[in-house]
Amino acid sequence: MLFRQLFDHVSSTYSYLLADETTRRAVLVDPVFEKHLRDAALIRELDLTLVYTLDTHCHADHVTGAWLMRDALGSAIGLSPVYHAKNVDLPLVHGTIVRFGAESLEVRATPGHTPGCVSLVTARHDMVFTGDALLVRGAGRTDFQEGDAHRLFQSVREQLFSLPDACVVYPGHDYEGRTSSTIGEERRHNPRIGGAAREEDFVGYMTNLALPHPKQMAVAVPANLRAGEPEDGHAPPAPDWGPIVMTYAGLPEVAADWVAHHRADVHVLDVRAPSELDGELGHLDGAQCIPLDELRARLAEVPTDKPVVVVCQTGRRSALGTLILGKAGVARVANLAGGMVGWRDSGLPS
Ligand SMILES: N[C@@H](CCC(=O)N[C@@H](CS)C(=O)NCC(=O)O)C(=O)O
Ligand SMILES: [Fe+2]
Repeated sequence: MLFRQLFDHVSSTYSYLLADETTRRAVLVDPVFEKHLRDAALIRELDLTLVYTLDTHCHADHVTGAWLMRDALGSAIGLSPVYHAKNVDLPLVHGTIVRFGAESLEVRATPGHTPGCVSLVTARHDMVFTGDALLVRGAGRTDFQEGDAHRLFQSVREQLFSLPDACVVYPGHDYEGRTSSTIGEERRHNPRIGGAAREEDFVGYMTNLALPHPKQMAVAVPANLRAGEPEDGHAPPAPDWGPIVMTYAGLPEVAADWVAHHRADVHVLDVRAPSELDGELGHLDGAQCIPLDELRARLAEVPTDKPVVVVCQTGRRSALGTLILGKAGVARVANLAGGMVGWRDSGLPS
């Protein structure tokens, strides 16, 4: 199975992309709203079809990217029906098997952090996505959103600690950079619920955590009750000057074919050495030449009345050029995907 662990450093949230290698059908566990372009880019670059987003619970600390992914990619939204949230396509009830190609995840109800928390277990019982029920050497707080430490104790002991020792635990968050654990390890070493901890020990620990409320809580909970649909029903605006594609590397790119048909609407900046512009690949008519080595010192020479398309031989040096312009505050800028080699290979004139 294809597997990627993704991180949002603002809320310390992990998202997980899982896919069947053959059919390329994929699910995304706990997507983050602000990371939707990154996630969509990875899905596109790995040639996957996103079938479902699966939220382990109604989060209090970040807004889910579920609605945005459905809006962009047509994926169905999975969440527990306990919250009566809007926009849910697949109610994640205990025992549901979520299938994607030959792979599947089993839903186990693990309430306690919130009443609708679920964990997702692979068919081979070798991985479990625990959301905030069980964290690495921790457990989700139970002091808001109808949290209940007694229920969480039962959930972890019955639904999670019953999995094989070697089953890898992938948590919903980690605040110390720890990425995973195993059931055996948490059963032995979890300071809240491991070892010989009894229910009253766990409850005593959880009721005295005294954590401040999550910073985004007032915004996140109502938004998550709409599966992350913005209040106005619209996705954040995309660049309006062309079909800009954001890559997983965080680079805005534009296709050669579009540039060829909109040459007069953009400013072309070629960051190769001057001698290269007259080489076998040629250059685009009217291109401004500033070699990459000089770009930072000569930013003021780049006109910004039109969107800027940055060009080089294969789109690598111009990628850095694009990032340099973006950091300098040029909002409408994109890399020419594939560079002049791609341009020539597409049969476009230079
Ligand atoms: N400081 C974080 C809050 C972190 C937090 O409360 N996380 C919840 C999960 S939604 C939790 O259960 N934390 C358990 C812990 O930190 O021990 C923020 O402002 O977002
Ligand atoms: Fe949570």
